Amino acid sequence: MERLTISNKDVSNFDEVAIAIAVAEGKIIHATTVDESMTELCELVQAAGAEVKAKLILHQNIDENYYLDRDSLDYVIRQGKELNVNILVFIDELSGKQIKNIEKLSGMKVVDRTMLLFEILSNRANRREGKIEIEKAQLTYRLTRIEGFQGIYKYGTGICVNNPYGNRLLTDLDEIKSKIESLKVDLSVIVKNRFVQRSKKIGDSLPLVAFTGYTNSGKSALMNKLIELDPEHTKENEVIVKDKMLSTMDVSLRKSILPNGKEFLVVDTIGFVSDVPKLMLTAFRSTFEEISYADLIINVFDASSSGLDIQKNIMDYTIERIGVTNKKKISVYNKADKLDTIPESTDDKIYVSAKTGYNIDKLLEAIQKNLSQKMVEEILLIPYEKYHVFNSIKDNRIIEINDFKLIENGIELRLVMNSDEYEKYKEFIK
Ligand SMILES: Nc1nc2c(ncn2[C@@H]2O[C@H](COP(=O)(O)OP(=O)(O)OP(=O)(O)O)[C@@H](O)[C@H]2O)c(=O)[nH]1
Ligand SMILES: [Mg+2]
Repeated sequence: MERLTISNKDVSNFDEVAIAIAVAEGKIIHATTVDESMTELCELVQAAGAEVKAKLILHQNIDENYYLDRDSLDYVIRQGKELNVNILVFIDELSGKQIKNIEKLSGMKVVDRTMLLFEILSNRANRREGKIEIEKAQLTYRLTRIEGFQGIYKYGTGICVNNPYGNRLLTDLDEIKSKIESLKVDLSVIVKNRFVQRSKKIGDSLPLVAFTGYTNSGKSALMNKLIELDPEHTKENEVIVKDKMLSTMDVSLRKSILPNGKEFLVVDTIGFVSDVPKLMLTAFRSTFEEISYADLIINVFDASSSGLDIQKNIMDYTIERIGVTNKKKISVYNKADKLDTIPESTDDKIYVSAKTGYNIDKLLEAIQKNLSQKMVEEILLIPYEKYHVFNSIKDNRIIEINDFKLIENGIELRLVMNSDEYEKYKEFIK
């Protein structure tokens, strides 16, 4: 059996200390490998306010009752007691039965990744809409696994027991059901008002640029760089920048100005993580909706991160799940100030630094170019022997799986093009 990897970190200052556990089942977990997801899971535990003392990746089948096979679970519990651990964190969503059984056997709090994400967002939410969305998602999650949320969840303290207002989350089925109904009503009023305000405030007149990307890549910092160009900009207008995962929760729509004097809107969005739970996608649909209104998407990467490929995979996977296809995108590699040598930028791939202001002018130029160009959508047929053409298109933008089909005589690709690209690829138009 695989052994625990124990860290030598001093965790004595933490009220809650965890073992993080994953069952790999030999499969890749969506956009990332199990090792990468495990690293992220440990960061999420920290972001929620607890600490990881040990981790364990097992290669076995998932047990319906205990998630792990009994020998492995007994081993984890024994080790956990020795290490003074009081939480077991699981990478997969657990069923109510699994939560209940593991808790009963171990006496420890049982937390899964989805509960962790809700906990983090619950602490970050400042506005009423965000708080209601999170509480609704938390309760909806409980609804389908109610037996798991008795015991420690009813009486215990610490992470994953409270709602965004700091009150204990409900544990009674009927109470949960009626609370969800009342949250839905509150939400419908807020959402209606938001839509009215949105259309009043901006109409359809100004083009919209959306920042998307892995959490902590610097989307909010970049947005602040752009909005400070607006003469009406004030300090209060700035969005929150923090060295924390998932610090942006609310949709923030702001104004900026292009070198040619034209105004445009920028919107900041919630950061992506490797596998956004379905309930979280639902809770943040308003944020993700903004992406679907956007005329241009700026995909922000942390250029200094060792996991750039992972960030890219997560970006593609999430964008595909949100279903925002056929948008013109620019890739921006932020935190260039942390690189020893900065690679050359192109029109679609720009190295910038929100910290030093490096290449912000180039980013603005690229935005201007994209917003002022008329875009056309065409279907291309690229013969297999010209695969390099497909590759060069792919290098400069995200192509989602739904955007292309492999057919008998080549690759059929739906593409939104600016006029330069149109000239370049028009011979392939079907
Ligand atoms: N060195 C350096 N740090 C940066 C740069 N841009 C942002 N940061 C830092 O990176 C951290 C995250 O920045 P944010 O702008 O909050 O990132 P985000 O993508 O909005 O993050 P979430 O909203 O949490 O998903 C902060 O500590 C920033 O100060 C940069 O260009 N260089
Ligand atoms: Mg942010």
